[in-house]
Amino acid sequence: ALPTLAVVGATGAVGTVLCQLLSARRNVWGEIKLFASARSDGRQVRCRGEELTVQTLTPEAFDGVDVAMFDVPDEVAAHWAPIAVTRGAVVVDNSGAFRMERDVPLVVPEINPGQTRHRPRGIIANGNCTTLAMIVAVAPLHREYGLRELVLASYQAASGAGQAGVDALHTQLGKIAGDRTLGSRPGDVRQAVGDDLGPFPAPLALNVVPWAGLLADDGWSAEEMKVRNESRKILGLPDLKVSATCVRVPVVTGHSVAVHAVFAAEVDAESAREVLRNAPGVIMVDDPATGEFPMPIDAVGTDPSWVGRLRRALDDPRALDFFVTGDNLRKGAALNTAQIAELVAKELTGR
Ligand code: 2RA
Repeated sequence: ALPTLAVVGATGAVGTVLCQLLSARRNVWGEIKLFASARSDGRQVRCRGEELTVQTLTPEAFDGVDVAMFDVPDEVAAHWAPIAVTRGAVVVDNSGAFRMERDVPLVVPEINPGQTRHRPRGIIANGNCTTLAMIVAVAPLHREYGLRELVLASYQAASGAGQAGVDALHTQLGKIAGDRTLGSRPGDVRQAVGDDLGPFPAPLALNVVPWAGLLADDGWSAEEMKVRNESRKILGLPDLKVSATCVRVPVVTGHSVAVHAVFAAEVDAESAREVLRNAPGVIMVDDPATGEFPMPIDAVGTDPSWVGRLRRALDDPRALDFFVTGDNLRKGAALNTAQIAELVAKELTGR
């Protein structure tokens, strides 16, 4: 029989994309059960051509479940993932609850699929969407040239902060619409937007906010620490030098990252381009002369990481500069989770 799948957090921004993917990808699942918080109990969600009823989480709900995809806040995953495991499920967790645990693999199927099998706690972790937006392009270059350092600036979409982020952006855009004087006087956008900041520390419309996530130490944000620590773990480079600056921009969906990558050996842009053209999950969109760039408005809703602006650093023949964009809800979360879960299904069914 085909394995039974549970989707925990089925009604969130990522859960919604998960259900779309389960309806579009080759089906490897038997029964699919959807779970969410009590406020979504009883809601109908269309998934794989069926109207499924969303249920509230209980321990026994995991009885008979072979694989459980979790897309819930860290504290919810920390509580329920071990329960799902004791009930027999393999958990693929999108939250940050277990990502950096030594006995929990952090898997990107295009990079380290073999680690899916080494799951002593029955939990496999998914990376943060900002890490996933760029790591699929960085990994093949690392394999070819030996990565030594990453200096990154991210341009992160509002949906990385969930539906509340998207709602706040649209509300703010409505507030500023029509007034072409805005953005020309100190504080005028703040005044127009008022207190509709949503999950952001400042107005996002007509602005960029050089912050994402919670406070970490020494002036770093949790988001910047995640990009550094997860890149090291996924690439197996514990001493990789990483400096990230994570910025929120007024985009609905699609995280972008400007990458400066330093390698052990000299690189040239043409051979790097060839490596990326042959890399799984990457497409090259790179012809500035004709206005061809990787951009969120084109990458949204697609699976691959879009890479462009590739050039060799002018002052270091061992370094490349490029720009990568990926759908933060899709490959950044739901797609990577689905790909990992499919690897587990293949292992469980032997096909
Ligand atoms: C964000 N990467 O964009 C974080 C979590 N999705 O807010």
